[in-house]
Amino acid sequence: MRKENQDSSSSERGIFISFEGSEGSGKTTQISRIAERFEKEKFEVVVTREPGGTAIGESIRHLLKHDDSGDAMFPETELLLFAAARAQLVREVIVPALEAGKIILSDRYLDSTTVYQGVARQISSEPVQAINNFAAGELMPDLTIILDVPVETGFSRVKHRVSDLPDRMELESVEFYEQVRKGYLLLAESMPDRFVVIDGTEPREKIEQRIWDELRLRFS
Ligand code: Z5A
Repeated sequence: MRKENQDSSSSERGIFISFEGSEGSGKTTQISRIAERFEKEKFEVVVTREPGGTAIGESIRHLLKHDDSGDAMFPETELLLFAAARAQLVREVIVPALEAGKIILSDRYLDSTTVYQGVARQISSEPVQAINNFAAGELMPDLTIILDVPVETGFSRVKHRVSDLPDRMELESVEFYEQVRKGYLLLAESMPDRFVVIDGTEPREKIEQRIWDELRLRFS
């Protein structure tokens, strides 16, 4: 909802859009461009990321990505930690923002768990879905944008990051990331109403326009 029409008694629900794709697919870049577009049109936007987006979530993020103890982590532990970060984010940030009529742009959400822990780590789908639903309190995005890039493209984009050493997830094999990419495309195929797959190898401006056109079409 636009700022000028918004007050604390607003009852119009906001819009929840998640961005998915493997690393280096351009999610962060596009989220910041789309947030700017919404803000120019006077919408209130909340940008968040997973794992993270809350104090508890950021501590879990550190444990999942950078803490030395992560070397001993089992896939089941990993699944539950991602879910724990999400449980906090949904209740502390996303639901209140939606209730206040804001637009949420989330850098990853529960589809990441379905694909990374379910498909690539091969945890069976029943526990993954049950845990996803429990952690998210059944809250699903109104739209999920998948930025699709070949694994090598994603790798080469993040290789030159100024930051330090690769984190635990970034040390996974090419095969792991091929599974991730395939997992996303299959998921999108199975739920065409919620997902839009966009070619992430296009220039940034073109991708941004493609996403914006899709948003206008769906949410006028
Ligand atoms: N994970 C999981 O396993 N299970 C879960 O449930 C959840 C997550 C929620 C989080 O990593 C890790 O956790 C992730 C999945 C796992 N593991 N991996 N891999 P993260 O949050 O640190 O990072 P990420 O989500 O993987 O994203 P990223 O690596 O930061 O990439 P990105 O946000 O998609 O891309 P970007 O930062 O916007 O762009 C990367 C570079 O490419 C940058 O230099 C850009 O300027 C450039 N770029 C962007 N767009 C373009 C175009 N169109 N052309 C050329 N260059 C471009």
